[in-house]
Amino acid sequence: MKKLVLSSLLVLCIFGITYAFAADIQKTDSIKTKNEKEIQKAVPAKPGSEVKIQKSAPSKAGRINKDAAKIANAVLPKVVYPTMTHHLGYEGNKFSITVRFNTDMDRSTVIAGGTVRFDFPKAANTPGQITWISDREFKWVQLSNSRFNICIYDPDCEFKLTLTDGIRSKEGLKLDGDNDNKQGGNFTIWFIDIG
Ligand SMILES: [Ca+2]
Repeated sequence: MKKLVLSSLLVLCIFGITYAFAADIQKTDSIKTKNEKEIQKAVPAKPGSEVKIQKSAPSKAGRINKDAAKIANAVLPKVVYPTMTHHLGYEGNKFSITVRFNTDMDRSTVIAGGTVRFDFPKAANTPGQITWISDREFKWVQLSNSRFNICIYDPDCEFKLTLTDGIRSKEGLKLDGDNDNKQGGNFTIWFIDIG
């Protein structure tokens, strides 16, 4: 009987100790988690400033990417007409030359006597008037009354058109006049008016 009481007491004791230990472990655990929570609370305060930087940075990068995409998608402006020495025309006794591009152009960059230059045997950089047919096509007509005023026929008259790369597309790309598939480079062509 004594033995039974003792052993039950021992069992109770073991239970009691185990329970006490368990409670203690739980306590320290809760303190731990509490501390961790406090640490976690304290940490996000700092990344707050990083969040701000991240907010401004992607918008900048986004703009750059947008610009890059715009340029990447933009058509490199080229001259598609004239391409041959006989691609010239007349309006009465005057020369009338049509110029056509592959894309819409910034009209303000196309200037007679400036970015559009005609050199005739009798008149370098001959004065002319530009009339737009569309955003990618214009005609240049000489100002003087007759082509005989500016041409010398021996027996043919040769003259040169220069379109400088000051000419830009509506998208802002320089004329690829030398046709190397890179922005810039003047376009030149010689015409022959058969005498
Ligand atoms: Ca070029």
